[in-house]
Amino acid sequence: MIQIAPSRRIRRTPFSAGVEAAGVKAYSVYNRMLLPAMFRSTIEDYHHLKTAVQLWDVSCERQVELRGPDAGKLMQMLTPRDLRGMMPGQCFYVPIVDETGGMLNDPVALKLAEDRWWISIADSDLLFWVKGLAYGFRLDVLVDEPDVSPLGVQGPLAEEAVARVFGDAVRNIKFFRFGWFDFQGKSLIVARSGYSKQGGFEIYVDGGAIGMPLWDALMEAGRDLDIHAGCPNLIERIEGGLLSYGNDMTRDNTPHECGLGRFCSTQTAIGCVGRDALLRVAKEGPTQQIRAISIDGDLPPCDRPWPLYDGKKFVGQVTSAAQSPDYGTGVAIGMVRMTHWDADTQFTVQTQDGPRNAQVRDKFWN
Ligand code: THG
Repeated sequence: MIQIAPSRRIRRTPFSAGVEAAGVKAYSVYNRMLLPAMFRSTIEDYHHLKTAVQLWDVSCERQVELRGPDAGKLMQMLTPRDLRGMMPGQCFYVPIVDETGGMLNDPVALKLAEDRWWISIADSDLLFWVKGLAYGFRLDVLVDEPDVSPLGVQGPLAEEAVARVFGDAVRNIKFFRFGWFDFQGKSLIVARSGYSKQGGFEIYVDGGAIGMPLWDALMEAGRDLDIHAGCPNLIERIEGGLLSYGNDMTRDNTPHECGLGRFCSTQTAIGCVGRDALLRVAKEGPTQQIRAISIDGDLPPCDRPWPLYDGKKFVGQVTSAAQSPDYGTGVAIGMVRMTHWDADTQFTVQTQDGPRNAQVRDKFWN
């Protein structure tokens, strides 16, 4: 068994003790922090996520905090999504782009107040880009990574578990909204959000010291709900079409190629540093785009892009793939060229274990 060598560069989290006690079997590294990747087995974890409730140590969703009079201005510089209508208490999924319109990150932004934002980042060093902009433009804003660690509670029984610890008022939180709720005398942000399609919450644990007390309280409260430690599940997130930065898209892709055009309002996102570049590419339209792809036959782990061929012609690549127990097929996310992106188009996927037949779907699985 190959292990991750522990070191300071790969940060532990406030919940690591609980994760280890729950028998974590595999870790990934995300934002230079441990991210559990498997508990019982990916398939057992998958079925349990869809029927019960899981506690997810997603501390690796680090927060980039913007604080000060220019916080809102800086936030709008980062994204082509128009933020003018966003109210405190809302979460927005926001593409973040560089000056070429290339994707730097796809975080969830939380507006805490007019002058205070958290950017709950995917796996890239967004802090440095944001600090660079704040300094270069002489903005009146502090940019930092606070000691905040999200704890996900995901699955159909998540609401019941969270209500038992934080009170019935959490039941009124709408999707992608948040409120402040007390735990052991500390007020914490509880949002209805998370990296699964099974429903649930994310608790932004402010200060590592209450991490394990909260973990234990939720485990205790959810005992009869069959609560178990879990983690973002590869199969479930592909079925749901949730993208993974660094896997499904990189700095080489525009939001439009990623199918994130619905989160761009570039025309009115005045101040966004990638605005001119995106207006140009949006006018032409993308020539490749992310698609749901089903793949026939068994699949090895997708730990490298799998090229797509129509005969000898390269037509795209699969970037995430897994066998789906519920749909009885290989489910995948890929970047497909325009000539081959229509639903039902067939091509060959070159995996490290050989070629497989595949076809474009008109939508993800749920
Ligand atoms: N929650 C929080 N931070 C995060 C993630 C999260 N940071 C890292 C990573 N996940 C960022 N990426 C995503 C990708 C998808 C979604 C959220 C974060 C997501 N998408 C929904 C969908 O596509 O159905 C809803 C989007 C919407 O309608 O606004 O939730 O999970 N805190």
